Amino acid sequence: MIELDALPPLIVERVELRRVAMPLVAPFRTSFGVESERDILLVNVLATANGDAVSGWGECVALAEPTYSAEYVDAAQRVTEQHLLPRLAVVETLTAADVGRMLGAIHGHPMAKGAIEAAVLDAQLRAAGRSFADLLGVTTDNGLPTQIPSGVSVGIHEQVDDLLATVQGYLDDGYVRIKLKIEPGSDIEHVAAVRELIGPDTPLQVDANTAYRRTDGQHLARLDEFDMLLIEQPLPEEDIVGHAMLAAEVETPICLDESLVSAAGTADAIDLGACEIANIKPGRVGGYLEAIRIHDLCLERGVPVWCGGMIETGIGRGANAALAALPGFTLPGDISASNRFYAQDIVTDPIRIVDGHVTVPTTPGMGFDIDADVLDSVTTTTSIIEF
Ligand code: OSB
Ligand code: MG
Repeated sequence: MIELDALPPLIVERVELRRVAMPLVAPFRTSFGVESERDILLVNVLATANGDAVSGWGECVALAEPTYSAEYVDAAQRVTEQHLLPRLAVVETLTAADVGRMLGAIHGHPMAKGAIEAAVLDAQLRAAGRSFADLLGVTTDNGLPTQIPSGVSVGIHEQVDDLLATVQGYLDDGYVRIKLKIEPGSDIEHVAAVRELIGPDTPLQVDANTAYRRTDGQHLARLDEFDMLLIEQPLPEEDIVGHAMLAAEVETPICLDESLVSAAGTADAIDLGACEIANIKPGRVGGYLEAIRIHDLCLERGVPVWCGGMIETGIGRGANAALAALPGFTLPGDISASNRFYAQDIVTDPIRIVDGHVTVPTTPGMGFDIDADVLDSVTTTTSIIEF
């Protein structure tokens, strides 16, 4: 486990909540809807540590509507203001490890909790002059930057020709793994065409975002011939037993996303045979610390993991890149370049892809520095909570 005790605790002065409006370069369609613009909640913790002023940022990954998960951005802001921050404001000093513990009595809202924890951890790391990569022990000994392979998530396209043109564009960008969003009616034919385009050697996987039913086992087994890495979240999030049934019927490994919200639940899903591969998203599980616990247990049990994405800005992506350098992340993650979703990011050094790989950031903090001018230009509201 990582040495959080080495980081100085914060004396928090106030927390600023910002909402930013970020247009996407193209609409992103999944089985649960179409995203054209992200409305994102950012948490900025302003504090002192060791007597010096320090500021830390966390990105809440909740979407605008409760379609991927029950959480959505207005509710995340509301619970943060009304319930989460007031429970943290009562202590003298605060650490990232305190956040999850102190908020344990509040049910749900992992994305809101995770954003606060990330902001606190960012501030603590900055105060210590250390990077998240350094804390995780994923920097290289030889002084070279750590590189991680970069995969891309491709939205559902009505027309197969359009899908192939989009996928070809991402291959040209260098992405080493393609993930196709699927739903009934846009699955077998789409996968067959893309497999034909990319050839047998480019890793391919699909994500259904809960669009299928338990009775679709034989249908999904038709995907087996395309030699894919995995099928992600075919069934509703509560249906762990159904995923175990599909895992027995379908040769392609079943991977869980929406269903995994904690380390304990992940362990149970693995024991039940429902989770042959795990998609780890820090926001979905309540923060980076729980994400690390899930990584550790999957590594111990020999379950491959990869780092998912939630269309994050450079704030979330920088930290995800460091997380994805942990040894259990043996599959390429959805850690695409900033320009896959955004024309203009809010960090000074957006994630780029070079030769199919992303460089793990090693600047102090969680892996980014804010571009204050750009941030101001996309900010729609700011609210301040005094501690
Ligand atoms: O299911 O993985 C998902 C985006 C928003 C919500 C859910 C998902 C996704 C993606 C995009 O697939 C991944 C990314 O950020 O690159
Ligand atoms: Mg998914």
